[in-house]
Amino acid sequence: MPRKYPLKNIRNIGIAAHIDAGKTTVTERVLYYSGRVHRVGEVHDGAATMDYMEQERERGITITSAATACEWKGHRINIIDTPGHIDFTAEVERCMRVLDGAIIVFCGVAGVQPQSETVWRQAEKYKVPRIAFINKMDRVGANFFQAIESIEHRLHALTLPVQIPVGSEENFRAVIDLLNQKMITWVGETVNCVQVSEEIPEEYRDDAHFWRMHLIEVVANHDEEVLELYLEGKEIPVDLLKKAIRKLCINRIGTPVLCGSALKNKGIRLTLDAVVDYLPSPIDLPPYEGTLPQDPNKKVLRHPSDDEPFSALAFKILSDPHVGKLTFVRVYSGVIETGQTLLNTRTGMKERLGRIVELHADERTEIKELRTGDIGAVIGCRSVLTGDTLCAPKHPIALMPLTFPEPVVHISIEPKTKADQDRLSNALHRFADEDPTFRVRVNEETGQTIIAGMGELHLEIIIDRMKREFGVEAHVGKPVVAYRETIRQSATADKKFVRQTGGRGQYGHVVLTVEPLPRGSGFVFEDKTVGGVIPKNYIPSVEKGCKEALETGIVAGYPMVDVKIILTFGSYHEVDSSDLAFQIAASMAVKEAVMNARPILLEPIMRLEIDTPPEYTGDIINDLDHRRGRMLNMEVDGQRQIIHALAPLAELFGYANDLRSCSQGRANYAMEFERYEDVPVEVGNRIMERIGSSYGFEP
Ligand SMILES: Nc1nc2c(ncn2[C@@H]2O[C@H](COP(=O)(O)OP(=O)(O)OP(=O)(O)O)[C@@H](O)[C@H]2O)c(=O)[nH]1
Ligand SMILES: [Mg+2]
Repeated sequence: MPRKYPLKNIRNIGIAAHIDAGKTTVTERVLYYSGRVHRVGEVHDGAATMDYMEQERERGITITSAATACEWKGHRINIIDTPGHIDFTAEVERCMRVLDGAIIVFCGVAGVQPQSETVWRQAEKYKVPRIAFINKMDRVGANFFQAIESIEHRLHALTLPVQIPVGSEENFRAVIDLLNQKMITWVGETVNCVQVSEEIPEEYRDDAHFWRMHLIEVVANHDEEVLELYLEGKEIPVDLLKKAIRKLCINRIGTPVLCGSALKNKGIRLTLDAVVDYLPSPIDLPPYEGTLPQDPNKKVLRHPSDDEPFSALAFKILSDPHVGKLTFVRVYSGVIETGQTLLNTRTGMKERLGRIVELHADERTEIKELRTGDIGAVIGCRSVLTGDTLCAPKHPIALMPLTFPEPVVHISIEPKTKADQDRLSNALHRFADEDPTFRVRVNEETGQTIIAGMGELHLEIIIDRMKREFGVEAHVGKPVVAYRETIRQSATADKKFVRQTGGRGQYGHVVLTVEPLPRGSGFVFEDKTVGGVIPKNYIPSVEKGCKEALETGIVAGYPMVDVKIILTFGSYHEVDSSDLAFQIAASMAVKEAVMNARPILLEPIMRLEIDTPPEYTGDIINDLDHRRGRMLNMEVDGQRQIIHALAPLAELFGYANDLRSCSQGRANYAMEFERYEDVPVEVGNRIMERIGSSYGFEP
């Protein structure tokens, strides 16, 4: 089958922003104007096409990223609408990883908000070029130029305003296109309002001229051709200017800025034009870099072309009650058809493609093939997890995987009736398969099921889905911090596990040393035994026993991290030794060694960004002080004060409410996991008391 759209006419874009900036409202209009849907669904009516989950419709927020596609002026635009709430930041992360460009939506009143900074950083991390859309120009207090300043100042971005608004707040009625030097107005405010292009009225000509010259000057600073014409005082052709802006955008030097009101249907069509004009197609970006699966130091390139070997990244998994496991993929090179076989680079397993579907929110259309640059889903890949590379078996490649933040909030959960235990466990494991920021584990000692997620809302939604989709009712505990445990010094233990019960006995004997490692190192195992004191075939069992012991720490049952275990000596018995015996001996030895290694709790520290009117700064800092917070720095953004700080998650439950009440609802914040740090001794002892442990930490 030939290509329907040449590669240069494909745009893969994401829409990202602070919560409630209007991403979904923008997306709904995009679908309408591109002819993808014939009725606009509004978020506030619980009718948005893209917010299809029941929980999304009830709450009027986006929870899960949804993909769709539309056509605009001969271009195929694949779009992913992402959620703005911080608990679902992983959804933004995965989209940024696979998209070629993004529309960052800003609120015309608030400008840059805390979560706008986070998504901006995420886009930077994955080198995603972007355009800015300043939305809500109809709202009281909307100010385009202030928003631009806030983008320049807080995001350190070079803005390229390609339009300026005509009128503001309730009088916002048009924009001036600075490239074509026309005024674009909308007749009416409904979706089918007509867009008219007319000469710039006399009264706006000075402003328009001023901003056009501003745009040209900024562009000329970075573009030789434009600079030359500018210096000679010559007219700059629209096409040349557009080409120069496109180059600046794709190279992430500048950000074209547009404005409008999604709710009043103004500015969306021009934004679609800008997507086509300024955001890259797959062939405008450098070739994709991966590594050889067997040698991570060896780089391999894939050019965006149907003729290259197939490579794709699985960026999302969704279990569907009707079709089973859907694997969302972004194709970087080559073509794949149903029935063909792919290699999962991580597992080394081959996967036969059952079916391929194209996505439109929760609707799926079966298609025969996926080509370079496409985003779609495949059905029937069993071994695939989020972040896996799928490639042509003869041309293996490992693409850069996805990284997700650590889930740091825990809740204990228990089915209301014993009979529901299996269904509860099934449901939770299914959610964990889909969502890399959600984990389930059972506390060995108490037998309690613990779920971990990004925040209270995240876990609340999971519990709600469990009830609705699996019919499981559960008792849930209060959210608590996901502590970890580690050690502060080295210690050695010598343990024998011996059983003599008639017949064949058990014999395992290990001597090992535990050593602290720097934060973030995880677990390292080293075998330093010599002379076969423990036969080689038992070493993996020793390592397994060590790992198991670390899963449930001895202080309070939290997983132990940043520990190195060195196996130094041991002995075996010709007849009685077994894998199990060595595993148990190792586990016992680790527990004993850890006891003597001054164990300590680790707690998650969050990076906070608070955005407030200056008059509340004192109160907010005071409050942070009580929460064991540490100031990093402060900056001023127009009328707002921005506070950057670190604080332990344990002190931040309910922070949203407290911040709201101490600022009359006018301060805003975002937080992100930063790192694990030692819990101060006196705090640790309070935690021990609370959980009823007799263990005490010493300074
Ligand atoms: N006045 C005004 N309201 C708008 C505009 N665009 C969106 N809204 C409203 O703002 C609210 C949030 O809009 P959404 O589109 O759900 O925002 P979102 O960015 O998708 O939100 P999340 O996905 O939850 O982060 C809704 O009530 C919209 O009707 C606009 O241009 N003007
Ligand atoms: Mg939304």
